[in-house]
Amino acid sequence: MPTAYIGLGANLPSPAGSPESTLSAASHRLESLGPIIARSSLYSTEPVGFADQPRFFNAVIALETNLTPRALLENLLAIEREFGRNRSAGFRNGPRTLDLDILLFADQIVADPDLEIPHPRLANRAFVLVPLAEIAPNAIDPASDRTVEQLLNALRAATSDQANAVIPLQTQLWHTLHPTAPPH
Ligand code: PH2
Ligand code: MG
Ligand code: MG
Repeated sequence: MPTAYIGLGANLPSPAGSPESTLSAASHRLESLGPIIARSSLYSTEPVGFADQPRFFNAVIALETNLTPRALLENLLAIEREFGRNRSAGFRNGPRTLDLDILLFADQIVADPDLEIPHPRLANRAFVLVPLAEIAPNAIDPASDRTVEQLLNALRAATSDQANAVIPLQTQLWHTLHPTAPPH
């Protein structure tokens, strides 16, 4: 089955509770779309693009799925709505209860107005590359033909502060709510 890497982000409370609880519950919910084969740590991250909002929680999950990229997108948008995401009330880079982004989908490139894969801002965002590199350093970005590790090293060389603003958390919630979490 193809592997899709999905970025999870949240910085507002949702019907599931705190952003941390939301990401835990959403991560569990994603198992309905296919087996989750890897899950990064949970990170606390500096808001990017619009500074005046709460810090984000971010993580990345590797999902094996037989869905097409577009069917996966539709499912992710539906799960966002289940967790209180209201796109008409939000704004670009603004606060949200849950964001689920397709970062990579096997070696596929999709360039539709409403769906771009790889994620168009993948290479610029430490809050995505740090958790992605934790679980898939050798995954290839088909847009640049570089590995995730190479993208992260390039970002670190270009920006001194961004990677420092991505802090791994040790939280029981993220580990214990999930039957697929590795024992520790
Ligand atoms: N998502 C954005 C804009 N800015 N900043 C952080 N730290 N984490 C995010 O998930 C995030 C962001 C738009 O999707
Ligand atoms: Mg996003
Ligand atoms: Mg999104």
